[in-house]
Amino acid sequence: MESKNKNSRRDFLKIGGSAAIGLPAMQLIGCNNQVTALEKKELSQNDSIRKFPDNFIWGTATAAYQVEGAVNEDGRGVSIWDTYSKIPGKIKNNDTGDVACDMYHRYKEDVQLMKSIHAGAYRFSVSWPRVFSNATGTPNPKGLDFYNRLIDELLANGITPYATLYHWDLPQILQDKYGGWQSKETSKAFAEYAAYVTEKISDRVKHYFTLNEFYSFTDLSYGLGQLAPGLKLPQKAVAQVRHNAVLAHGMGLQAMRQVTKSTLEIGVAENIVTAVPIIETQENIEAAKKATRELNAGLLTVMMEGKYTDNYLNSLGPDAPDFTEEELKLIAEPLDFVGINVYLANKYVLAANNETGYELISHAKNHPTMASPWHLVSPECLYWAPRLVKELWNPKEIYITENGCGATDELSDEGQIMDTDRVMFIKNYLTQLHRATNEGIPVKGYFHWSLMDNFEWIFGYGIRFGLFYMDYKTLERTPKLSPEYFKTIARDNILV
Ligand code: PNW
Repeated sequence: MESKNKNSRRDFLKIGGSAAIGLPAMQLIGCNNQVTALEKKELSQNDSIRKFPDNFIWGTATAAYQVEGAVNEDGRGVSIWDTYSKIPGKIKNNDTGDVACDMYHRYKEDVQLMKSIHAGAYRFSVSWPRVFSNATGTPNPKGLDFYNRLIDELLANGITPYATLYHWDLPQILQDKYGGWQSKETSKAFAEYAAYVTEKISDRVKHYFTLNEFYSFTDLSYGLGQLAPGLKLPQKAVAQVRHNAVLAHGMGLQAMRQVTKSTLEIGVAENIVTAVPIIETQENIEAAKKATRELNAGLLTVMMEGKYTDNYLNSLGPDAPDFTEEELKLIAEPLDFVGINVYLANKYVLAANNETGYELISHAKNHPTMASPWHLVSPECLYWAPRLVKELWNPKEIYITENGCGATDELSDEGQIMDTDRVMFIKNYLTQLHRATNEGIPVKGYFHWSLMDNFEWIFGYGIRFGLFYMDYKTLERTPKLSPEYFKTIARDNILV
């Protein structure tokens, strides 16, 4: 699984582009020789204490619309993000994903970036409208070919592919025909598409995430109008959108398992709403557990338990979604692992003497944030999210499918990006993740969001989440300081 970086200095310079290589790049190169040195030497006591579990997976993540570009190539259909990003005023600076990082053409270079930082895995998403220009029916083989090329390149470089089948780029035709996720027709169409892709790539791809971040593409997209398609529907419709989304997950799972004989591992990648005990006493921990279960009732909880909680249905009343028992069974098909995107403690919690047993505490006015306005700094979420998932639902394995932070990342005159904020962020968050693995919580891997700066949805190209800096004019990729840090950890599997 571990990829051994054998790049020479010259190779690396090619990867990073010659002009902008500064100190971080030099250090990246200098590290290579130490791999064998460290493998040979016995771990010091201090190293052993800070070790992650054997075979822990260190990866990076991206999503199709955010990095690929090439939106009109090789028969790709239109997605709701193509449409939405072209509506003036919806995206900062009216940026679009038309070109993005041009990964569609530069994937070979990007695989070398991954290799250069010892990433052993890559989480990418498949663009539905690339594979089916019209969402269903006749597939577009040229679209799938891109993923075949990417997968082959990853495997040839010792990097394990993890495929996400839906990261928000719904075919526009489904929005037009059925109102998108408002209809179970979209859930059915997803299952057909998911099974097709799986059948074609399962000889080489063994790990899948059905859909990414349900809350984002349901509530934020159909209720709060913040993400494509930008609708503000009434509560009943939004509850139905949520249900249709988890139904797509269940139908997809079943269809994917039916079409392939080989053993696959399939899970979700959900941005779990994490309730964190602000003071870690036993009663506050119990309160956080209850709160996390309820705060995820319409999404992760129903996928794990096969029923909506009483509180969820009671609070919706007549606005509860239409569903059947049979659907609930499908939605809760057992998963091989649970993937969670963890960025922040969404809520702090204290135990309370009320019906629910908990009180949600708002963040203080001066609570620090990273560059994204929503991104409250709260490293302890990377301990509590997996711990509470384990205690609530006891899955076999847990992956951190996304974690990272946005920043402005300005280039210095010397062409360097010393993203000390990101290094600080990763260090503090990973310290909490290490606390979790140390206690035996079965976290199998960590995917950093993101490999490189990319189209950050409504924030356009203004907020940068990458380990590698993207010059959007030249499309040159330059390592920041953070990939040096990532590499040190991924190479040795030890927290530094
Ligand atoms: C995720 N929040 O979105 C997405 O999966 C990525 O595509 C995205 O680029 C990345 O995180 C960074 O934003 C999120 O409000 C959107 O808590 C919103 C939140 C969290 C994650």
